[in-house]
Amino acid sequence: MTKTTEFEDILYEERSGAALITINRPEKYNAFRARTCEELIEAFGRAGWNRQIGVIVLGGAGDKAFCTGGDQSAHDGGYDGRGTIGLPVEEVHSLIRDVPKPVLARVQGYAIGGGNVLAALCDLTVASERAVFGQVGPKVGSVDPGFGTAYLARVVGEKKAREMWYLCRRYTAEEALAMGLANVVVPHEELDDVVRRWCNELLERSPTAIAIAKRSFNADSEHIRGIGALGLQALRLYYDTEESKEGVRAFQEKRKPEFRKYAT
Ligand code: 2NE
Repeated sequence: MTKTTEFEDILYEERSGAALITINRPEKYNAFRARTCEELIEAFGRAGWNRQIGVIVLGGAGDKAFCTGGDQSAHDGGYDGRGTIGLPVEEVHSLIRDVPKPVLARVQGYAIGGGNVLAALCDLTVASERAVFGQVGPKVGSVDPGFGTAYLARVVGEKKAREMWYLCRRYTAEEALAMGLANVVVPHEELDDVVRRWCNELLERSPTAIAIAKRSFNADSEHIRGIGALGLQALRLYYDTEESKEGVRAFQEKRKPEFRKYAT
């Protein structure tokens, strides 16, 4: 049985025990603004505590991007919504972890910046061979400390996480698989079939056993939430600097940033 709900920035559908949550801003490469975060919070809340739902799939609309993080065109020394930085993305992070059922990332294109953080936080990642992963903060005047850094290091190891953050390179799906950022890489045209198969397999397992396992994994990395809260407070201050604003301007003007001109 299929049930859909109307949102503006996301698509929400419940289908045969799975909730499909899709960021629907393909013209912005599925970057999120404050509204997108609010809708994701509502959708994860709805799916997370619906007993008919056994698995949640997070994806991005279109072929280009899973999600490319914060919307740089809605960013001007901060965002215009709720929370420490005007973008309650840390609440989205918490919900992906807190819902007592597996969240599977369906990555068909760019999982960049905050989009890469979302994918890393999902319990499982099924990637198309066309997926591209990477961090971008120090290239655009931002950083996503906490789950974006310390938790990423748990997934890919300290050296690789630091490389990803400091150098801001892009990684292929196969490279992501090798470093543990994806569970499986599949031919692009088979992505939805494989996601469905993984969902069906998860739906056959004991939901309570999975919930306990998920919460036990989370408990071991729970302190990272506090690092994130502290980090966002620092990010708020960083966004007020000319160094950070130069990164946003440069991205919008499609040029290389000149950070060293403004570094304190
Ligand atoms: C995604 C990537 C690597 C794609 O590169 P390329 O060369 O294939 O395409 P291009 O031309 O850069 O991008 C295509 C279109 O998508 C828009 C671009 O502006 C461009 O638009 P048009 O010129 O065609 O109109 N676009 C892509 N990403 C966007 C974004 N995030 N916001 C708004 N528009 C976006 C390349 O585009 C890239 O590196 N994007 C930068 C991603 C970025 O800066 N993300 C924010 C990081 S900060 C963050 O995520 C964050 C957080 O995690 C936690 C708290 C606060 C912020």
